[in-house]
Amino acid sequence: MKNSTIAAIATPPGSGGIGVIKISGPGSLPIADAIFKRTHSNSNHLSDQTSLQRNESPVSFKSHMLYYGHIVNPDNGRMIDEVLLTSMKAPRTYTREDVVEIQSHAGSVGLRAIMELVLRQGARLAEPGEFTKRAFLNGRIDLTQAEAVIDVINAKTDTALNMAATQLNGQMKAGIESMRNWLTEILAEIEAAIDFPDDVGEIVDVKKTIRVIQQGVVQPLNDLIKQYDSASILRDGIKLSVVGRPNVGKSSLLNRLVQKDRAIVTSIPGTTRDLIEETFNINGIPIVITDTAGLHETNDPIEVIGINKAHESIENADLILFMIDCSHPLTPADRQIYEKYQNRKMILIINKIDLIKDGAEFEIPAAWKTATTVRISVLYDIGINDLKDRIEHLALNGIEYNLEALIIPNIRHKLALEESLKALSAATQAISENRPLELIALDIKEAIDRLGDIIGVNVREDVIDQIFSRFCIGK
Ligand SMILES: Nc1nc2c(ncn2[C@@H]2O[C@H](COP(=O)(O)OP(=O)(O)OP(=O)(O)O)[C@@H](O)[C@H]2O)c(=O)[nH]1
Ligand SMILES: [Mg+2]
Repeated sequence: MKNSTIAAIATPPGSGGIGVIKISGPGSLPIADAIFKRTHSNSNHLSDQTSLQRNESPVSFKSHMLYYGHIVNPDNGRMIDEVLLTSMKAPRTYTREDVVEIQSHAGSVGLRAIMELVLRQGARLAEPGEFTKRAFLNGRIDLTQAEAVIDVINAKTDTALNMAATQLNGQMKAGIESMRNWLTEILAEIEAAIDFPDDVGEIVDVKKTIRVIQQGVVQPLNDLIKQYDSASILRDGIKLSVVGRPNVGKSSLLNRLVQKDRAIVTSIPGTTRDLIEETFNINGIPIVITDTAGLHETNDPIEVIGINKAHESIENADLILFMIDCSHPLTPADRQIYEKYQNRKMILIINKIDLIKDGAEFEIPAAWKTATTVRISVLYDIGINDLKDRIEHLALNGIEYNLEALIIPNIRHKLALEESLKALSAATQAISENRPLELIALDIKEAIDRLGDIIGVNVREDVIDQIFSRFCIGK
């Protein structure tokens, strides 16, 4: 697999300024040689002037320089497109292999025609994430950095992007490696003591060993797990579902929060039939909000489908925004919704307060008073910031996070961290109880291996495949 040459269209489908084809592997430069003809056009020439006469084909091009020319079908001499080509020679490349990038005009027909030529010359179509997988297998990045690449691509907020960039920089990897180094030193001592049982006392200082495990590893492990619990929400965000009976102002709220006219708003009850999903963020927390059909008893078959979908959306929500309209007395539908979802994480939104006469108060049932409640007017933009504060507060659940130290494990890392922690607690207990050194060595080794899983040392093939399957083709 490693010696094959792979190629992919790296830019998304559709029209745009340019399209990029990436080729990686030992065949990249010969393939480029076969299909690229350099053109000496003064106005368009971007290459190093001094190398102009000497370097006529990609194999001899200067590495990491742009060359102007045309893609030509070698079988019939037909010109396909005007392009810029860069040949990047191993090992200073994304994959650590020879890489060629062709920038062409972005039309999908042209890009596909170039791809076809590249494949005919011996490359094969890259699998999703295969370029990054090669960067990992060839040792340029560790597994946490590979995962960060996909996080950078998927980041929906500046905060998520910062987190991904920190991980891409190798901060997570450095922390894990330091913990593994401490444990490897301890394991070496214990193994030496196993080989020289008469000198155990001199080789292993029990107190010092426990202290190093605690301070060098257990403490940072716990900190990382805490960071996951507190801040994974900054990475993954939360799901909100806006619910209520028809006409209370649910779609108006969605539009107000996402700041565009996304959902249809009318004074006719039953306007929204389908689920409408949008994303926005509150102080860097990514939010996916779903507007739902008004819930009530109805025989209208379209509304019934919408209402069923609404219930599904509510089941999947992290937080329910339950809206009522204070310009009307509560209806049985309002009460039913509250009763059904009262045990879920919920904010009670009393909307249309602009319609209440001065001094009048809208009374909610006594039993509802435990719910977090906000009074708003979507129409007049009253109370919306208060609502956002409440959403943020409930989402974070009172947890504080430190934006400066954004090394935040993902769920895969967290599970491995916990397993490593478990092995270490068994090890420290065994050490303090003077249990056989062989057993202690096994526990320490287990802790080292689980940390190794995070950065990808001896990690199982299926784990690697699963991680890279989340990527897009061309990355
Ligand atoms: N006065 C006033 N009217 C509002 C307010 N919010 C929404 N409305 C109006 O209430 C009506 C219904 O609004 P929608 O947002 O369509 O209500 P909905 O809950 O999505 O309704 P369905 O889709 O039918 O379930 C529209 O005429 C809105 O302009 C508000 O704060 N004050
Ligand atoms: Mg609606």
